[in-house]
Amino acid sequence: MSAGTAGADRFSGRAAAGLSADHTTTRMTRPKLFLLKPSFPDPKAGPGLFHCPHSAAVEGLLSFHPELRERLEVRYVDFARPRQEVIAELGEAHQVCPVLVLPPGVQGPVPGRSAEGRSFFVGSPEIAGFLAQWAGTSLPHS
Ligand SMILES: N[C@@H](CCC(=O)N[C@@H](CS)C(=O)NCC(=O)O)C(=O)O
Repeated sequence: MSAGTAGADRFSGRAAAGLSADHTTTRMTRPKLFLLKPSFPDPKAGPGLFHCPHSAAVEGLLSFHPELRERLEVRYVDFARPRQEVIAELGEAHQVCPVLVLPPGVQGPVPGRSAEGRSFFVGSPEIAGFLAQWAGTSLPHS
């Protein structure tokens, strides 16, 4: 197995998604966080394997504040489009990741973007800002 394949495999299972055994009772009420799996090819960007810097920054927040994995449903999706799991929440036009999607009808403590009746936050600064207000996690220092 290549290093790239091993890296991607780390993010494909339930354990990697941070789902607890009783997640079925709470998954409808938890915000969903979609991160891009690392080590993907992108011929348009050049040779080699890539990761998404925004997803890496949000992954870092999950490491700094592990309680977030209990409060969020963390999903890892492929870089290649279509990103079906994201489309199922926000529609075809909104596939950019990382994205944090609030449950239907829920408005967050800070205004987000809006599609399909859902409030959502795109990219690491927006997601970190939401999490700081909603979960009390640290703010990015500039
Ligand atoms: N540019 C985004 C930040 C996130 C981002 O650029 N994500 C990239 C991957 S690193 C992405 O999903 N691009 C769309 C695509 O590759 O289809 C923003 O609106 O803040």
